[in-house]
Amino acid sequence: MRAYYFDNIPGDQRLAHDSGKPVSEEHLRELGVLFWTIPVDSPDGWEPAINAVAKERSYKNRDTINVTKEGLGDLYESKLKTFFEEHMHEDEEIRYILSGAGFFDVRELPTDAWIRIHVLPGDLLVVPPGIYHRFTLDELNAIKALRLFKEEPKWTPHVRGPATEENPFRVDYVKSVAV
Ligand code: KMT
Ligand code: NI
Repeated sequence: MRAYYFDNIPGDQRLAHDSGKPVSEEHLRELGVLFWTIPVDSPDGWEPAINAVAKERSYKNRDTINVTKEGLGDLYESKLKTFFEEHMHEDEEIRYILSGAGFFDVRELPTDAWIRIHVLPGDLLVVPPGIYHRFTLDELNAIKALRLFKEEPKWTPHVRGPATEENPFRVDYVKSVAV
C-alpha cells in the first residue's frame, strides 16, 4: 500500500496521478481508513491471518471479485464506471487483494482533497461507512480481491449529493472525524 494526495490533473484514471505528497497510515487511520498487510504467499497461506481478522471484527461472510474483462463479462464497463463514481456506503467496504492492483481514492476531511491509495497483493483495506470514495483499476487492468462482510453485504453506493449529505451514516462519519 502506498498513499498520496491525488494530483487532480485531468486524464486517464488508471494512471498514478501522484502529486508527490505522501499520506501516512496514521493519517488514514484518523479518517477511519484501516490497513493491514497479510502476505498472500506466507508458508501457511493467507487464510489463517484473514480468519483471525475476520473473527476479531465479526466479518462472517466473504466472496471473491475478479475485476477483469473476463471476470465481469458484459458488466465490465458499467461496473468500472460505478466503482469510479464518488459514493459512500452504509457499511464498511473491506477488500483483501489476492492479485493485481488498483487505486482506492478517499476524500479527506475537512479539505475534501482526494487521497489515492495504491493497493497490491497482501493489502487488507477497510473503507469506513460514510466516507466518500471511488475505485479504479491501474494500468495492469486486473485485480482479484476477497470481499469480507458482517452479515448481508450492503454495498449499495450512495452517490455524493445533497441527499447523501443527510444520510445518518454520512452524518455519523463526519462527526467521528471532527473529534
Ligand atoms: C468496489 O466496491 O469498489 C470494489 O469492489 C472494487 C473492486 S475490489 C478491489
Ligand atoms: Ni464503494
